[in-house]
Amino acid sequence: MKFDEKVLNLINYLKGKKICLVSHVHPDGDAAGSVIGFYLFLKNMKYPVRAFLKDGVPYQYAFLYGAEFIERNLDVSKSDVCVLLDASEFSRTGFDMPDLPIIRIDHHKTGERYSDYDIVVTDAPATVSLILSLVKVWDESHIDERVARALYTGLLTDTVSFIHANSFPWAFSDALYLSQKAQIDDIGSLVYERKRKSFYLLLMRALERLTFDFNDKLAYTFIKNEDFAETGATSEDTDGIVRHVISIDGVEVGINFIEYEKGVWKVSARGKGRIDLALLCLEFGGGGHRNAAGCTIEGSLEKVIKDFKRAFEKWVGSL
Ligand SMILES: [Mn+2]
Repeated sequence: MKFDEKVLNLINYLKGKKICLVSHVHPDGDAAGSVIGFYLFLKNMKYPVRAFLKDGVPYQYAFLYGAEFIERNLDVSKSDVCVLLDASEFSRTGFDMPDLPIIRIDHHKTGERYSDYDIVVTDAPATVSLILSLVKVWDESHIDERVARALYTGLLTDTVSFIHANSFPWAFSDALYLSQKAQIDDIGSLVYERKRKSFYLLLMRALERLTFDFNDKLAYTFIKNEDFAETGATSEDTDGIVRHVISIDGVEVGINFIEYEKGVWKVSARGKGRIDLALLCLEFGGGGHRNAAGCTIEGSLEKVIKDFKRAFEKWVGSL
C-alpha cells in the first residue's frame, strides 16, 4: 500500500474514536514532540484524547505548550485505541500492554507490527514527520502554532539540528512548512542552550572515562548508577553525552553505557554510517536506526563492555 493510502486508511480508522497516545521511557525530543503535537491537534479537533509518558516530559521540552497535559500513569479506561509513537515495541513505554488495539507510528528500523494501520517509515526523518503528514491530510486548519512548535522540536532534535543524513530533503520541507505555521526560531536555543549544571558534572565524569579501542574506531564511556546521586543528575542529563563521543574525528562508533538501575546497562550507540548499529544492537534484543541505536545488557561493567566488544568485533571487518 502506498504511503498516502496508508495515511488515509489510518485517519478513517481513528475517526470518532477515543484515542490514547504513548511513547517510550526516557523520552527524547521526537517522543515528546510527537505525543504533544498529536495530542494538541486532536484536542483542536475536539477529540477525547489522553497522552502518557512514563517518565513525563523532560525539562528540555517542558517549555512546549501542552507538556502539562501529559500524564505519567497509563489509564486506558476511557480509550478505544492506543497509538504508540516513536517506539519499536510497546514494552519501550514502560507500561503494561493494555487490552486495546495498538497502532504504531514510527520510523525505527526494528520492531513489532501491531496492526494493519501501523505507519512505519524507516526513512522518515522523525516520527513527528509522520504525524505532520497525517495531520495535514486530516485537517490542516487545526495545525496551529502550538502543534507546529511541538512537531518542530521533534524534527530539530531527531535530525540533531539537521546534520544527520535523515534530514535530506524531507526534514527541510517539513521545517519550511512548520516555520510558516509558527514562530520557531527560539526552539533551538530553548532545547540546546539550557543545560543544567548536573549535565556538565556528569559529562565531566564521562569524558574522563573515555576509552578507545579497535585502532580508535570504537570509543566508549560509562555512567555508573552512583554517578546520578553524586552529581545530582537524572536520566534527562544523559541525553547528549554520547554526541561528544561520536563527534571525535576517526571514531566510527561511539557508546555510552548507562547504569540507570544497578547492574542493568543501557547501551546508547551512535555511528557514522559504516556499521548498522540497529542490527548490532538487535543481537542484544535492542534496535533503533543505522546510526543511532540502543540495547540493554546486564551484569558488571567489565562483563558488559566485554560482551559488547565481542559483538562489535564481528562488524569491525567492514570498517
Ligand atoms: Mn524518533
